[in-house]
Amino acid sequence: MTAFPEVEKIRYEGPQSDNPLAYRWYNEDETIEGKSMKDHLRFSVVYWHTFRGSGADPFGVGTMHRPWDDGTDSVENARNRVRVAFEFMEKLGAPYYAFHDRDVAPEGTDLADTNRIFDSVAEVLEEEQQRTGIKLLWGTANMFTHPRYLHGAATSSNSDVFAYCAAQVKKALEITQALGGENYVFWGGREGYQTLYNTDMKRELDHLAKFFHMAVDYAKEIGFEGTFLIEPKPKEPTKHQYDSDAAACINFLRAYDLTDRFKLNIETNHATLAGHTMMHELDYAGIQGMLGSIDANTGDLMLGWDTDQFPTDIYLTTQIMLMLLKHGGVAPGGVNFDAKVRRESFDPMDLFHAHIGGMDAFARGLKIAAAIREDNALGKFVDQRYSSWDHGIGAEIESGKADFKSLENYMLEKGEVAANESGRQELIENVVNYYI
Ligand code: XUL
Ligand code: CO
Repeated sequence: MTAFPEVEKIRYEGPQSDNPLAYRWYNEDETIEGKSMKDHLRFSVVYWHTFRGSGADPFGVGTMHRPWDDGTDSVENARNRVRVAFEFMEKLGAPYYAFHDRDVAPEGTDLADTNRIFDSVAEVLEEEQQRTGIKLLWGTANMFTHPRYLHGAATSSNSDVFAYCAAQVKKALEITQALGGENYVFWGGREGYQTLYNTDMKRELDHLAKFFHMAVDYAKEIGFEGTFLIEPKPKEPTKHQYDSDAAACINFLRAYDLTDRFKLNIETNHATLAGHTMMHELDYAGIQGMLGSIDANTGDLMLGWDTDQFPTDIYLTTQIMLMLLKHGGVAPGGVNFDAKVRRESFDPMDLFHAHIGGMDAFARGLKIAAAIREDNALGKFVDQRYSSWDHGIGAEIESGKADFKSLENYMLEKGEVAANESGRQELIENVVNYYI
């Protein structure tokens, strides 16, 4: 049985190819900066959008045409869907995938039943991983869809919800570990609040930290060594999300002594919702050693919500790859396509076009970023701009030899600062265009 009979394995054919089911840029064995493209990019397919996305929106029902899916919540349907997912990923040549517990397996009548169902589906995940060699980038628990989380998950005002979440993450961690997952993600979908009139923010933040410490302790107990990742996102679904951007997450992790076990999973459309560029979020996390992985997608300039579109903009992927290369690569994280095809793109073939386009856009971004780095084309402007710090008073300040008194003496003698130089932004933007 095949779900995609019209598709052979997608291969690299180069930029001249006119085959829509081929890579023009993603050539997995091509070496760049001493590493294969495959190892640089570590592409991952997300189960929730690609295999569970229905195309429903607040105004209309699902539209996706998925002939292999019988539309029920049966375990058999869930197990069969896993086989289809692996056929897709194998044909695409994606080395990784990621899932929430509830994407791969439906909820049962109670927690014990739900866990049994999850085990039964994980059995097929394991089988298919063995058969194809495709690996689990990360697992996570969905603690935002079910109505029990309406007041939050680990930050709920209802302590039973905290307990339920603990049980849920315990199980998700066990399955992630059994499947060789290289990371484990926490996106705090409901971890935030709508109004302070009914919220004890301090208590909620303390609970969230307690929850993460419990996860750290349990991981230690079972020997799970994958990186824990927090995924920042503002605004959706609560008005004030606690993990609103990289800075807020890092501050939280520092305040509660969690930085040695956690890093961040940075997502493009979340960065832009927070009023940042993806490049900013990546650099901010990277300079603090907290860049763990990325969720690759893009928003829409005209729309102020999380549209989760597949990335096709070469400027964006170039900027992302500049940051990933600068900070030593994304491993053991990956480039995880947290992106969905549009509601109007309901055909199974659209899943291939979407992923091929995203992978090619990243491969091209990687090549452009490497060429820019090879010529030090941006670095030399930055070095020049900060050159006053390399000697004289700048070097004294940086090395800690100066203080307010010595700097006052220096400036009293000099009288006025040396003339500033142009920032050359327009020139530099042109330089980037030479490489695109
Ligand atoms: C939500 C989002 C999630 C996380 C995993 O915006 O990005 O899918 O990636 O929970
Ligand atoms: Co995401």
